[in-house]
Amino acid sequence: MDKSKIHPTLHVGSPNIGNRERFLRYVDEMFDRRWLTNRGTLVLEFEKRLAEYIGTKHCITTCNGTKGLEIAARALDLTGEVILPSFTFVATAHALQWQGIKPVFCDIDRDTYCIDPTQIERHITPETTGIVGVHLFSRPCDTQALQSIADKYGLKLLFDAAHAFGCSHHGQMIGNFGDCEVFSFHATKFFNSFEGGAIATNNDELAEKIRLMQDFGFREMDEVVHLGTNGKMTEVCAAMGLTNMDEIDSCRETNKRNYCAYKEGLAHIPGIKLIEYAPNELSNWHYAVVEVGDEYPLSRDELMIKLHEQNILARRYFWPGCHQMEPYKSAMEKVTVNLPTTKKVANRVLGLPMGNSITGDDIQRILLEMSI
Ligand code: T4K
Repeated sequence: MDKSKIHPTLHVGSPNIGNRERFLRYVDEMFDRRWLTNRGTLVLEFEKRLAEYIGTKHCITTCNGTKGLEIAARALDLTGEVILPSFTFVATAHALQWQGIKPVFCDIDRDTYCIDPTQIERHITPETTGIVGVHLFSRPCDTQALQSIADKYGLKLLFDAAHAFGCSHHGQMIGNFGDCEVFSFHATKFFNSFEGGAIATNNDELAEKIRLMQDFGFREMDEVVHLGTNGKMTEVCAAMGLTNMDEIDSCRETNKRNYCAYKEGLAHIPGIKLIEYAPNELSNWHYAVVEVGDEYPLSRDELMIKLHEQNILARRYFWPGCHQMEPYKSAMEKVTVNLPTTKKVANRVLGLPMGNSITGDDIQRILLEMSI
C-alpha cells in the first residue's frame, strides 16, 4: 500500500513559500518589462532590501550559495590551503577544491558543532591563506576567536552563512562578520529564492570586486576589467526572495513554535538531545537537530530507518563529514585524520522535519514514533 496515503510525507527541507499572489504580481511586472536577468529591477531591489535587513553596506546576490562561496574565495585571493570544518555540507569544501584550493579539515566544537578555534592553529602552514567558518544549523561560530587567529596569522576570514540568514550574534546580524559572509537562499533554507545566494560585506573594495566577478568582469558594456564568471541571480528568483522577505518574521515565529513543541516532547525521551539556540539572540529556529545518545534504545541509523518507514524523512546531515567524501577521502588516504568530535557528532545527529508546512500535529506524530 502507498504509505503517503495514510500519512503525508514530512520533509526536513520543505520550502517556506510566501504569498503567491504577490509573487505572481512581481512575475507579471517582470514579463511586462521583458527583463529576465542581468541585474534587473527586482535583483537591485532585493539586494537593497537584503543589505538593509542585515545592516551591511553591501549584499550582492548570486545564482546559488555554492557559486557565492567560489566567488568570495576568489575575491579574497584564497590560494594554497584553507582551513574549514569537515562537518558541513560538501559544498563548503567543493567551492574551494573546485578552484584548486586545498581544503584542510579541522575538528568542531562539541557544543556548537562549529569549527573549534582551539584546533585551528595546528593546521596552519606557510601555504595557509584563510579560514572558512560555517554557522552550522543557524548557530554562529565563535567569530571573535576566529578573527583573532586570522589577524594573528594574516589570514582571510570567510563565513559560510548558508544556514544563518536572519540570525544575530553578540547582537549583530550575521553578514557583518569576517571579511565577508555567504548566504544560501536554496529552497530548503529558512529563507529562499528557489535557488540563490548572497555575499554580504562592509568592505567597499571587496564588494566592487565581487560585483565584477559575478558578471564576467564587466564594468560597462564591452568593458571587461576583471576575470569573472556567471554568478548572477535571475529576476524570477529575486521575485521569490522579495516575496519571502515579507514573511520572514512569521516564518521565524512558526519555526520557533515548532522547535518549542519538539523541545517539550523530546524532554521526555531519554537519550535524545535537541540542539539549543542562544536565548538572547535572534535565530531563524530552522533546524530541529537531535543527537541520539547511548541511552536511547536505537542507534541513530535505526531511528532514521524507523522514521522513514513512516514517511518521516529525517536526514543525517552532515554524515559522514566531508573528509569521508570524494575527492577528499582518497586524497587523505595516507594521512592520519584526527577529527574525533566530528566523527562522534556525525554518527549521532539526525535532522527532524522543519519549515512552515510542518504542523503541531505533524510534530506529535513524529514524537510518537520516537517514543519507544
Ligand atoms: N553551505 C552549506 C552549509 C549548505 O548547507 C549548503 C547547502 C551550501 C553551502 C550550498 O548552498 P546552495 O549552493 O545549495 O545554495 C540540500 C540542498 O540542495 C542544499 O542547498 C543544502 N545546503 C543541503 C543541506 O540540502 P540535498 O542533496 O540534501 O537535497 P535534497 O534534494 O535531498 O532535499 C533535501 C530535503 O528537502 C528532502 O527531504 C526533500 C526536501 N525538499 C527539497 C526541495 C529542493 C522539498 O521538500 N522541496 C524542495 O523543493 O541538499
